[in-house]
Amino acid sequence: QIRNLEAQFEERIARDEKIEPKDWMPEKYRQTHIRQMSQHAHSEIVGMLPEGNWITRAPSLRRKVALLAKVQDEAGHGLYLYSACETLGISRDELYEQLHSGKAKYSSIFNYPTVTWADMGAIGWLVDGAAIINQVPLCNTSFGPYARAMVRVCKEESFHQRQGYEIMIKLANGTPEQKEMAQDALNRWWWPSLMMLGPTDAESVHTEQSMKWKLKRKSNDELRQQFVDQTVPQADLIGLTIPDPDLKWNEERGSYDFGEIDWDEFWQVVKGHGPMNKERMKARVGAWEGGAWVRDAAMAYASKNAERKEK
Ligand code: FAQ
Repeated sequence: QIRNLEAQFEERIARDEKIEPKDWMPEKYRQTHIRQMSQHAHSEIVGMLPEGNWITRAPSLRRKVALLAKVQDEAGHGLYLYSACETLGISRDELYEQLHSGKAKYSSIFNYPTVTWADMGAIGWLVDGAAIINQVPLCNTSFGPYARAMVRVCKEESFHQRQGYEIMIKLANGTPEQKEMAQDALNRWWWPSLMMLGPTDAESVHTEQSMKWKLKRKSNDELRQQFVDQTVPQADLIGLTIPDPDLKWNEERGSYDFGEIDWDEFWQVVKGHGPMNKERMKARVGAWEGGAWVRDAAMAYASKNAERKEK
């Protein structure tokens, strides 16, 4: 029986049919999706913190409005993805518990500090730029709710990327100090942005299975190369220098060769030892604990209402 169901499932994947929450699916498919989608949701939520740090200090009303809108979008993406994840039979409380206990990961990139206004530019340009490259193929992923969520998310990420690049354009064309600030932000965010796309294909434990299920449509290294090829000309255009002495156009491949990524740093950050890991978790756990009275009040109100209806 199970064999038959599995064979039918594989055929549906081969035909590029979407798998919906109530359809039969192998348990590992369900678990893998809960893992990736929840980590994606956690990343959006934790990802609000580095930029949230600058909302009160945005240099103009226009910048403040745009940054506020971006951070609110990130909250929306997180909540949207949590809902999509819940369709696989896990509760929101369990998902939060996994984040707060350190069992579930979130993207390494959000464990770096945002020390100047230029970091808002670099995050939009590079981090959202990398996120789009990673997420456009996910619009085509096999699990229906995830694929549909990604269509809207990618449209919003596109606005985020432009918002960031525009900040960089302005700073790069500004005073020498402003240009230096933009270059410094690029220097600090470049390598972590490359790491964000995940370990090399050789080290990536999940890629093979996820490609078979069409959860992933492109490998980590393919996406990384696409990110480099797209971003280098954008840096050239605004007169900033990518901090990689080994970066070189490869005529034969029609792509840029780039230097060695510091994977020790990546794994240190993933394991919780990055510059801001502790602060990020403290902020999230603190927000959850600080909001307990609101949840309690809402529950008390709901049960009082239910009691009244019974009478
Ligand atoms: N950080 O075998 P793989 C955003 C883990 S959203 C931490 O290659 P996979 C929007 C991985 O989980 C950013 N951990 O794994 C925004 C696994 O550990 P596990 C988030 C990482 O899943 C912008 C282990 O390493 N985007 O930026 C990282 O096949 C600006 C082995 O790795 C998504 O989540 C990492 N960077 O490929 C918000 C997109 N990379 O789970 C605010 C969806 C890998 O076994 C401001 N996710 N690991 O314990 C994906 O596409 C994939 O999950 C990858 C990783 C590509 C991230």
